[in-house]
Amino acid sequence: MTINFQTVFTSWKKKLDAIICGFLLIFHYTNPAIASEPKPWQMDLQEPAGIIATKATDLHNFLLIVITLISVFVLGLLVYVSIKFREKPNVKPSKTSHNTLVEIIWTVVPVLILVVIAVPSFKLLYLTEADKPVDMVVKVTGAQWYWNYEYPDEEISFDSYIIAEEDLKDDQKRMLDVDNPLVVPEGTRIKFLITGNDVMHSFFVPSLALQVYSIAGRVNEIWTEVPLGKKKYYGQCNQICGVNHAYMPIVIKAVPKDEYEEWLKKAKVKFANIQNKDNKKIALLDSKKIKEIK
Ligand SMILES: [Cu+2]
Repeated sequence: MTINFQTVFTSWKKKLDAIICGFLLIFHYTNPAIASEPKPWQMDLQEPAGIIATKATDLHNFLLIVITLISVFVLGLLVYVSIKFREKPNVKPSKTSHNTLVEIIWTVVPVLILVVIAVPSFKLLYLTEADKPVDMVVKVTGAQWYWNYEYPDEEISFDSYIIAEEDLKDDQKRMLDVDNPLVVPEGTRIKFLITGNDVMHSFFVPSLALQVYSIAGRVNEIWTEVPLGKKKYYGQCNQICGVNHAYMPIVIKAVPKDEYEEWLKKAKVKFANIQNKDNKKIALLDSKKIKEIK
């Protein structure tokens, strides 16, 4: 092969393409702006979003250090006694059964460790339970095997089903994407009212630190902050609820405010809530006409 400018240029172009492609792939898998979802071979928690999730992740990381130190210390003690008190140099075993100082230490030190852990834990618990002013309320109902989302202020509600494997489009995720995601405006504090329709379910969106039981006849509540940025937050039911337990994923889609308004307009038509107080009425987009239906 003769080496001329054209071949050199083409080979360099190919290399450059490969490098750009590699960067794009890395960007795709590391860029938190696309979606909060489980990743292949993920070892850590999902990237936290919002104040509660950030604080919960910090607490988790702190506890990981504490538990590692304790485990290493206990392992060290075990190795030490296994060697020091092995049979060979201790033909006549010691009959010691008490040591007041050691007993005080092994009682007091764990209590102190628990107190140190309790302080940030209680702070976080209080934060999650605090009655913060919220921007919007969403009622979530778990059912066998889908979720129903209701926006009480907008008087719409709709069901959210998993997308079957054979119907998946290229940009949709197997076992995670749904036909009707829960659309919310970015940078919003939301209160979720969570209830159930049949058996127990659990509304679980790890990146937003949401995990609440959905129980028929009872309303649980939790709040979260959906940070700024267009993003999809993926979750799943995590309370075993029957044969299709694995097939009721959750998608919370954060969009810019104007996009949300646009979606809301369309949603009011698409999901015109015929079970609402004004049932038998359906709102029509733009014309604002109310049409009677049977
Ligand atoms: Cu479930």
